[in-house]
This record gives sequence, C-alpha cells and structure tokens, in this order.
Amino acid sequence: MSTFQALIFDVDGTMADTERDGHRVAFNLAFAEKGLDWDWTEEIYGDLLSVTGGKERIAFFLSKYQPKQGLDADSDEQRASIIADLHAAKTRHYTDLLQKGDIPLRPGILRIITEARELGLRIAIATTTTPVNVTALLTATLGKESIDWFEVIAAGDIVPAKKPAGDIYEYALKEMNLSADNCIALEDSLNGVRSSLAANIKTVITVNGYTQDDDFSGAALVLDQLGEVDSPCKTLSSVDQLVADKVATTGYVDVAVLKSMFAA
Ligand code: XBP
Ligand code: MG
Repeated sequence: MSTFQALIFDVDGTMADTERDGHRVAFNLAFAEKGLDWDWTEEIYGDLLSVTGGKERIAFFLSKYQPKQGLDADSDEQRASIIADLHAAKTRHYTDLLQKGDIPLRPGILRIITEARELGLRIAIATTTTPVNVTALLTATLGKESIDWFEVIAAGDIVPAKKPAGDIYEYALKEMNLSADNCIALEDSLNGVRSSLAANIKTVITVNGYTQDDDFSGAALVLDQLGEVDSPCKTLSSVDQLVADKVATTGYVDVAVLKSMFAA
C-alpha cells in the first residue's frame, strides 16, 4: 500500500480567502492606476473566476464583457504586453494589501501545517497565482521563515497550462520525487479539483463563498472549512463514511483524519 508522505496546498481560496477582498480589489486598483474605468464587482469577479491566472482573466474579461474602454493595442503582442503591465501593477497592489495583514489564513490551516511539520510530513504548494503573491501571503501570515517550510512552491507561469490542467501538480510531484498516491491535495474550487484529479491526487475541498456551488464529484472529502477545536467544520460530502465519522467526532480535519482517508 502506498504511504502518505506529503500535503500539497492550493493557495487562493484554500489557504486564505484572497479572491473577493484581495485579488479583486487589487485588479480594480490597477485599472484605476492605468486610467481604465473598469469595475470588477463581486458578481462579475465570480464569473471571471472561471478562468485561472490574472493575465488570462483580464483577457477573458475583454473578450466576454467587451468594455467600452478597451486596450489601445495595434497587435496581439502589444496587447499581451499591455496586459502584462496591467497585471504587474495588480501584483504590486495585491502584495501591498497582504502586507497590511488584512487577509488571515483560513481556519485550520496553521494548525494542520504545524501538525504536518511536527509529524515529518512533507508540504508543498501548487497554485496558479504569481510566486511573489505566495511569499507575500506566507510572510504576512506565518512569518518570512515559513517560506522554507514548503519543499516546493509551484506557482504561476512555471508551467504553460494553468489549472484546471494537472500540470502544476505534476510539476510539484516531480520536484518532490513523489508519486500522486503519496499525496493529498487541499483545494477550494472546480478548477482546482480538476487540476489535482488530473494529476491523480486524492483531494480534500474546503469551499468558500465563490465555490460553494461548484461540482466537486471526484473529491474524497468536501467541507465548509478545516475546522478548529472551538469552531467545528461541516462535512458536505465524503467518499468514506469512516472518515466522515472521524471528522464529526473531533469537529476538525487533522493528520489522523488525512491518514484514515489515505487508508480508505
Ligand atoms: C487562483 C487564481 C489566481 C488568482 C490571481 O489561484 O485563479 O489566478 O486569482 O493570481 P489558486 P494572479 O486557487 O490556484 O491559488 O493574478 O497572480 O495570476
Ligand atoms: Mg484556489
């Protein structure tokens, strides 16, 4: 039987609720800075989340919403360069927001990282967001030294195809010299679970406001959050009844629950 050796974390929506009050706000600040009158409301942003990656999301917005004020580009190359410039401004605003410390980790994330490290489990990150966004979040929430806790931070344009493709998880597995059946992925969205499952990794989902209605079939365990001693989680679905019973007893997901999921 394969052994449980590593936990691979998605970032946005899983480690922290970064989308509505982080990325979305930063995109709007970048648009204003560049003299664009675009306003990504919470509702529009929910729709735009169907496309992963900030640059790709801007391109999707332009094609789907066709704002009156478009980008002044003569060629595809120039357009890509304007989008890249806009996205760089967004990344600057986003990391500034994180530095202010307004976006905390989701319940259970610190607890499970701490426990995993104590028990010698390996931890890594697989995300579509820009690498500097990951290190800014880790620094703001766990301290700068936490960057080194993660054996691999697989992020952004390091792979050509972002989630829902499995590439970013496959990249992380390769870097860790592990196979999919040694790992569990923690995700929050349909694009995320498609990606982890494309890489054949057993997946735990914690939903959020934007993803609660996503189709998570194929995930091993779906919860509202990982839970804490004083704030129990709710199991939304579980492939294995024993795992669901275990979570119901403690009120949270810990390494013991993940191990039992593994044995299931
Ligand atoms: C979620 C995403 C990201 C961010 C934006 O990533 O789709 O694109 O919204 O990040 P994940 P960038 O859930 O995989 O962490 O603007 O830096 O691309
Ligand atoms: Mg996510």
